[in-house]
Amino acid sequence: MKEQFDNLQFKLDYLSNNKLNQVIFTDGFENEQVEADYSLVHHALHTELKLKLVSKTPIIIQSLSLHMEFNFEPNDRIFVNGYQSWTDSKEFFIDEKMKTLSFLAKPLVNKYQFDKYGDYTFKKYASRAGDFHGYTYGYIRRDERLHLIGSLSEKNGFTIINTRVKDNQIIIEKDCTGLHLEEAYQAFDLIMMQGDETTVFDQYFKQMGLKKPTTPHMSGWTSWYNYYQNINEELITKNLDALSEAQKPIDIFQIDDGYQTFVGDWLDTDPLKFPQGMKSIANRIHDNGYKAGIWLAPFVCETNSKLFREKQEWLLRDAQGDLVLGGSNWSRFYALDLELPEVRAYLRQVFDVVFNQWGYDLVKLDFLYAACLIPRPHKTRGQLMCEAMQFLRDCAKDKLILACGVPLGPSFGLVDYCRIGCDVGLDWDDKPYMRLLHRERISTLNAIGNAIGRRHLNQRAFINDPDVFLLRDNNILLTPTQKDTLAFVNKHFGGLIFTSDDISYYTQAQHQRFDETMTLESITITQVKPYRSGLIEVFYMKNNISYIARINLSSKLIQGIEPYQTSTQLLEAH
Ligand code: 9PG
Repeated sequence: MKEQFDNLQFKLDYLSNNKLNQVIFTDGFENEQVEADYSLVHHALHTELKLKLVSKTPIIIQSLSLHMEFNFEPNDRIFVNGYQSWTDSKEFFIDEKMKTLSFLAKPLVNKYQFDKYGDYTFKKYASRAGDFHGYTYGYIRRDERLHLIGSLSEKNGFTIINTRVKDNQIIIEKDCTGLHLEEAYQAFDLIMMQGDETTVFDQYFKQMGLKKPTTPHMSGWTSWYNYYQNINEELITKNLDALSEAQKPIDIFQIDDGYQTFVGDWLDTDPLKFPQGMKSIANRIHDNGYKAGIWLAPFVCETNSKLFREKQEWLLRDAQGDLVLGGSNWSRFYALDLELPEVRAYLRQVFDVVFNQWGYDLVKLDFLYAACLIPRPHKTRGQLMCEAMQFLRDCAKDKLILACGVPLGPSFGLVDYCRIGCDVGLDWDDKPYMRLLHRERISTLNAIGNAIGRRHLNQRAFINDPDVFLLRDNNILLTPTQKDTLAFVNKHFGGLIFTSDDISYYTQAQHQRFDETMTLESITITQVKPYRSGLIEVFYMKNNISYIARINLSSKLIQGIEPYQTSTQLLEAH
């Protein structure tokens, strides 16, 4: 990868006394307003690149980027890490185009605020083939050799890695437009290296100072993907009893969205749905021998909430003084201002009740991207998100966190489990017009793609949550083949294996598949080969035996494998 460091060039645009200045530099430099310290150090396995800016007078950064040459080859694949948990993330062929929100969907986007879920409001999407961008880290794969570029910290802003295949160029941008600099700013801390997948990702996380997670692989049940918000004591108890009576080998039982009166009013349990309150549910879960989990979206509140009505001063406002919308779920929701001590005190109290009074062991914390919808004059989006994640860890202490709807870089090493894909749907890929929408939309196909695409994060950054597998026959449109592929992928690529099925309706075969999927086995993925046809070949070892799985994610028959089917074959015994 050494060759990529030749011809590297930084570009910095900034305002000083309202005047735009543009500087291009290839080494350290200094002018009257700003000084840049640059270092490039080659280590045995990797190269580290650092850039620090020190302003001598107050300046406002307009853009900062690092440009370098990379000679792409026709068979190279480019891995793009999407903005947050739900954003599609996969290896692209170099002549593909990156998807964004279609302009045809504009009326829907205006109505439902789908652009808020991703990076669409602040990052311009290129339309040319080979122009990709991803966050925090990315790689180019040439056969089995990866060229990895990764940021060691997002505390000073999100790192956006752009490829320009047709120009043989890589541009690494820091998301810091509008940042007021009055002192030193560690703008880039990057590492770059070449090697096989295991070597480069082990080294990347080691350099970040992260120890491998010690929290175990876990299996469990969540209420969302069968009942959605329509949960109540009776349904929850029925499912809990069914799992317990069947002595299912699961670790955790998690209550999702729907127990609270409104999003934001976390301590107001809906008295009609849960007349005995959430403590009594946690007790019941514990009595059955499971850990208890509960869902919250701590950084937002919906317009119907008491919090929204009574604490307007806690809501985040933009430079124009307008409230900051986070999306259109529920009655639409707005972001809280986490810089306010009152807001942090409220959240600390909420967590204290959830963990210490109600007795929950795990919190599923969702819609976390709302902590960084807009940057502040002295804090980038990346810094806000990193501080928000540290705050959550401080609140939870040694309790378990499952993060969701969160930019991944700021979560590395701070959460136990993390969703790494979008929501699984009750069908394969929704209605065709929905595919014009945001990359974060609900789609079983995209959830499977992310579980495979982001496999390198599992057990390094946190334990990967690929979202649920579903086997049931009622309230579902997935075909038996699709359900089978989803269960296979979750078991083999994920670390948190959840379902939402009411198992009291299961057939004998479904029970058996459930047990098989939930039971922990020693699985190592050795190689994954995605083809243009939609076929993915997966080489893996299970209990010291080698297998190949051929997963057909397309709607066509490929090499004798039915649409959506996974076909596995024994390779050799050791
Ligand atoms: C609860 C749910 C579940 C689920 C979460 C999250 O892009 N979208 O429109 C979109 C809607 C809902 C959503 C994710 C994305 O679901 O992922 O597991 O907890 O919230 O409301």
